[in-house]
Amino acid sequence: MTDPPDRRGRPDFVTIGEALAVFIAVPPARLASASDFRCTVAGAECNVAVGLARLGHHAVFMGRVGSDALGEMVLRRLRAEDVDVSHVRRSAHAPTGVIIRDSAYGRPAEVAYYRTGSAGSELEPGDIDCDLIAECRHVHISGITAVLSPSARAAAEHAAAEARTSGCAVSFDPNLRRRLSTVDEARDAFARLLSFATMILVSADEATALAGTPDVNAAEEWFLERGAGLVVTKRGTEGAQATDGSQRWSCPPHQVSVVDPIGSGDAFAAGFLSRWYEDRDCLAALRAGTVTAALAMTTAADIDALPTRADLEAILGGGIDARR
Ligand code: KDG
Repeated sequence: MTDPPDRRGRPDFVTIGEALAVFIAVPPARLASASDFRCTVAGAECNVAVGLARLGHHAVFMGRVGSDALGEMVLRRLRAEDVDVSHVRRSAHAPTGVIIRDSAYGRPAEVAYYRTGSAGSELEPGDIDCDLIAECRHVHISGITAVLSPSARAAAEHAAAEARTSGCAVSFDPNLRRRLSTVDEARDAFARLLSFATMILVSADEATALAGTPDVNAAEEWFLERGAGLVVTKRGTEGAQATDGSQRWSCPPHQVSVVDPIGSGDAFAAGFLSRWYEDRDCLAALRAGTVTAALAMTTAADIDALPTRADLEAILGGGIDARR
């Protein structure tokens, strides 16, 4: 058993974004013909917070949910995962955002967003607790927040700027969502966040799309030129790689039977960040990220199979036998 994170000291990580209710078709089915759905919590930044909390960190999620039943559900689930939600605001009238999705591997999963005008998109700079940001070690933000609404983008930029002023690191995962913006709109929306980020966590297809080059190494250079000190690229079935501009690291994928890839990038971020802060060993962090990402793909929901620290250490140490 992993001990619950210590909430008395400074938080390790703050993630900022939209927490949503997700309804996943179970068993997998096209949405128009699905009749049974499982309801749980989703949202890139809140997945990262859950992943970090499972790995034993004090992780704070900052965002907004509605004053509705789904907002209550989201908060209860996050609390049950030991995520600190004491900085989540409840919007008076806007509803908690909803995703209804299929769960599929080997064919495109259908994803329907009901998040226009959601509580999460009402996030604004005044929602950011700057004292908490100044105390924490690391802030994680994704491009989804930057394209949700102008006020959500301003909040993310405010948090990133405050973090850098107080010497705290910032990771940015572009998380391109073509339903929310075009690539050109996203590039514009990300410009300030890219300049604040100390670390980029990006998938190879997003990196090449944003940088406008088919070459992944050239795309990493594009991010380094915008200010980041480390670019970590998720390459799916080819594993992951990273560069700081002078050194390169890479590691193969961890093999599992994939049920559903959605949420694996967030899981990667949690595994990578958790291990990175042990001793800045980039290769070890890549391994932790790829294993955490692989485990997340073994179930339909984004967060169900995220490992505890003991699980992750056992797998990294080569031990995967049942504990009995
Ligand atoms: O990364 C997983 C997310 O895609 C999912 O939880 C929902 O935030 C989400 C989105 O916008 O797709």
